[in-house]
Amino acid sequence: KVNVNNIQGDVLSGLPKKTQTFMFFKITNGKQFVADLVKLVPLIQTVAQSLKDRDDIDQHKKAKKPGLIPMAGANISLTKTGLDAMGFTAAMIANTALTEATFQKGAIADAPSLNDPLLPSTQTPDWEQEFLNGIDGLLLVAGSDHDSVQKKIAQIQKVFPADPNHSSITIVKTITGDVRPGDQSGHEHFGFLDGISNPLIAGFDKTVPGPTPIDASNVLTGYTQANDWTQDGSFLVFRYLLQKVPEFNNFLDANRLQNDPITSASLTEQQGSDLLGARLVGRWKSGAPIDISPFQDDPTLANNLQQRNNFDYANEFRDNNKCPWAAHIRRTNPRTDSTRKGPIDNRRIMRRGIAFGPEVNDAEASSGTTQQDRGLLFACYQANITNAFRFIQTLWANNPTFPFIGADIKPPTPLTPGVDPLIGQVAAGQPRQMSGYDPLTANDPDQKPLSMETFIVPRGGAYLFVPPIKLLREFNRH
Ligand code: N7H
Repeated sequence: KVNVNNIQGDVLSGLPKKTQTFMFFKITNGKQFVADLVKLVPLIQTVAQSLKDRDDIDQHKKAKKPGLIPMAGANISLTKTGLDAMGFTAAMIANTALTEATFQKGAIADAPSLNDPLLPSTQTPDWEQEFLNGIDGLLLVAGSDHDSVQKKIAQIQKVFPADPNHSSITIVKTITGDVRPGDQSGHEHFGFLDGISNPLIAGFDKTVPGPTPIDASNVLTGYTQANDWTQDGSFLVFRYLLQKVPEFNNFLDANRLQNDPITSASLTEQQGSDLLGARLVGRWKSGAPIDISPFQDDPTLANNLQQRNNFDYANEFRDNNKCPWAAHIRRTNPRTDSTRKGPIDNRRIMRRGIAFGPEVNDAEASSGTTQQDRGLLFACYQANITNAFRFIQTLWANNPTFPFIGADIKPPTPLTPGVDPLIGQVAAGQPRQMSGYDPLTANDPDQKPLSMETFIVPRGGAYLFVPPIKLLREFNRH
């Protein structure tokens, strides 16, 4: 049974949000900070409170009441350098989940192995300076509107005053994300509905048809060894990802597919561009999965909560026809492409990102060039960063030969699938390309792969531990 009062709310149910502010901080007084955390506990939203907020929202909607219920919730997490600043030594964290290698390494040192672009002069990641200076922790506040979030921040400032001279921390970077306006609500900046497929937790989430629910120990720390005082914590991977939206749209137009895969009739420009976009993502902008509805959008399917995640690529494990192997959602959760080799429950992540930045303006759209920063504040939770986020990014998304199924099937496929067209990052000088994008030639060994520019640019990141509530009160005992 999941301990809903001990887990921070964003980890399992997610903090209900239309807007979210991320405040990254440095610890200036470790001892004082440990004492301050005890005072912060009443302001930290638990899973139990998130569930209650969600119930209230449902009631409000059912009663067809106007507007949103004002609400906001806060969570806190710490990096390895943050734990160092609090006085934690290697001996003190021995035999706990905190020894996990990628968390210990930290996001800056790990970035080159994700193929994040490096600055030629320093060989450090090409990130915003505040992230390169190092982050000790993150306070995140999510809510229904900016006012509610600001009120919660004001309460937090009673514990951590804005004036760094009177606080145990200094906020070094603040970023706010907002759900996009109007009918784009819930869609990320490329226009695709997001937040559809997250792992279901056995015994906690209501089951819907789709991937088998996973054990909570894949998301929560401290359940794999005895007497681990990190139990009910989690690891949060944050990535500050810029999206080049006009460039992405231009690319889809320039490389649009020409013919209907079934009738061979000519597609309109819009149809050809939309079909290519769906091939890159694995879903139509509506959210309908192309494994079920491969060649045209199906809004009814997209709105059917029982069916829209109910597919597993089993009908095409040896081909690219309905959904390319490289497509973003097939790459990041390969379902039966991978489960035939063993369970992938430890690769699943709880995604909690939010869009940031303004809508594309006319000048950007007509020039096809990004002028203002926008993208995704990517956040995901897991029990082990090495096994989950890092594995997905390096061994799946960046790996042109995944899913290696050629060797398993007879005859083996001669195709190289290529990298994830959205998040796949290649080493400098390596080709960034995928095959199978055109359904008419999807499995043709002689097809020309599609070469792709980079549409998603990493500008920062942090690997954080999300302590259970009990530990926030008791850090000084460990
Ligand atoms: Fe992705 N996008 O808008 O195209 N993602 N993603 N992601 N992503 C998903 O199924 C997107 C990123 C995963 O279970 C959807 O809920 C963008 C990173 C996983 O079938 C869409 C960015 C990583 C899934 C996007 C981005 C992942 C997933 C479909 C960056 C991990 C679930 C909506 C700016 C390393 C797969 C849905 C499954 C789905 C987009 C980043 C992973 C539309 C724009 C960095 C595991």
